[in-house]
Amino acid sequence: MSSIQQDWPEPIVRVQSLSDSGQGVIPERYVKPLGDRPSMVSSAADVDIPIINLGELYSDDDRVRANTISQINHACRDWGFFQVVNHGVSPELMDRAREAWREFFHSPMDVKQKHANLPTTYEGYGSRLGVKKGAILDWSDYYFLHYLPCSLKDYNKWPLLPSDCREVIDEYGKQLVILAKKLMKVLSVNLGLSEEYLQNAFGGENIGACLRVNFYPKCPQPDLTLGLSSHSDPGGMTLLLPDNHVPGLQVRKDGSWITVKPARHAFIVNIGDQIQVLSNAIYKSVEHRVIVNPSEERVSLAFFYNPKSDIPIKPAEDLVTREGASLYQPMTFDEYRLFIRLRGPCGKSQVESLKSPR
Ligand SMILES: O=C(O)CCC(=O)C(=O)O
Repeated sequence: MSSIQQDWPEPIVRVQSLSDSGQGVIPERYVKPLGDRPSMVSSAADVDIPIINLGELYSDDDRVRANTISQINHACRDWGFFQVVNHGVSPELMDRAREAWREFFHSPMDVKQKHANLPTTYEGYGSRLGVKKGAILDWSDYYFLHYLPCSLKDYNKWPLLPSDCREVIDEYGKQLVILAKKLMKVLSVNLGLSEEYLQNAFGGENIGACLRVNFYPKCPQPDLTLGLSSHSDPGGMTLLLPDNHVPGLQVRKDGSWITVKPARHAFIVNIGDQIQVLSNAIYKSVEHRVIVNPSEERVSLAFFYNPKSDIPIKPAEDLVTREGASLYQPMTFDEYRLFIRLRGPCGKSQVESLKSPR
């Protein structure tokens, strides 16, 4: 695969500026092909991803604990997506983190432009994923930063404003790493592996973690476009803090798009491609996308918990022995994520391309 070019193929247009211009029509660049446009009619209004009370992992009652572990197993197998409540992250910190980022996106354009990003690392303020010239774009801006490993964490690449932003992100990252480690143990045990298996396969203490904050401005023609195109997450596991009052995330389930109804102070957890590979597809990453709307902007924080970038990720030996075949060829996360960085969100095409020849 070719390496990433130094600059964007076309001048960057901030979606927020397009939205603020008050035009009733979106530019052609954002109009999706017919088959990719969101249906404005929700296909299954009463269906939602499972909600799991993580506090019950620590119940004195063995049956309650076992039941919670089993709910996580079913959610991973049947949905690849679930919400967690009582997860141990401070609700005040969650609210403050979201609001700090909302303030950032509402700061003057020259402040934001100081952090304008490039396709080489994607760190900073961005408005497109992928470098294909002439690509159809998504209706969103974002901010991307590295939290771990420490060698990639660079406060100079984090926003300066609002004034508590860096401190808030630091604490937020710390609490999310604790939550992710907790979930990795449960997933390992549910797969029949040792409690530390997934964490060790990710590189032990040397894992990677990064944050993408998505800003979806109001859109005058939401039926023609998407805030974020359908994709599965390339990394290990994602902990998403959705907007507290504007829905938008849709998860693909049996061919239909289900709009997630976020529970108060919940995180939405989803399996990424690397756990699909490590679990030999017992757990699968699931396609999701984001719809936008004409009356409200939306902010979400996606925290990606990833393997160390230079170790080959392959199906766990025990699972291969049990299932009789390894479904995937080994690949490092560095090699793997190049794909999405070049092509932008593309459904599940990359993890499919890793399949071992038969
Ligand atoms: O904004 C959302 O709800 C989802 C964001 C997402 O899928 C992502 O950042 O990868």
